[in-house]
Amino acid sequence: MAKKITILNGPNLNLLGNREGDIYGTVGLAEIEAACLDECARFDFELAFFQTNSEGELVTQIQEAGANGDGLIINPAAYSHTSVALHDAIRAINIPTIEVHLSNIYARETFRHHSYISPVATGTICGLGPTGYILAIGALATQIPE
Ligand code: CA2
Repeated sequence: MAKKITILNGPNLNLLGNREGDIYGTVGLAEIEAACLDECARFDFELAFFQTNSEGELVTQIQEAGANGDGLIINPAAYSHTSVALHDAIRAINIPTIEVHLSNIYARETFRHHSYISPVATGTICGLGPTGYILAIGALATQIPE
């Protein structure tokens, strides 16, 4: 049976491609989703792809992914740096979870250097732009048990 993976995107990532192109590039979230769908086909993964500006909705989606899915990729955006709720939600699930950031958070303001998500993620990819999502799908293929 096909494995089910979830990709969650946090606040303001719906604006990708419209503004701050110097930091986040010119590719929009719909294009990233399309590239992720193509990559998922290579591994026979079924993909659920979401964006929300709401922290509570992200918690709900993490719980849903943990209950009914096989792997999770999350770009928690600004909540990476603030959210104990997302930390706790990821800690409570038992599926491989890859944290992705488009930008290199360690080359930016110091408040972005700490992530509440990294200690509970299986791994973290940052600074590679949309390619990070594609690499994360490949990483899940190595982490999800048969
Ligand atoms: O580099 C990333 O992927 C981030 O998760 C993006 C977050 C930022 O708070 C993190 O520190 C790093 C911000 C997402 C906001 O995206 C925008 C895109 C276009 C215009 C404005 C914001």
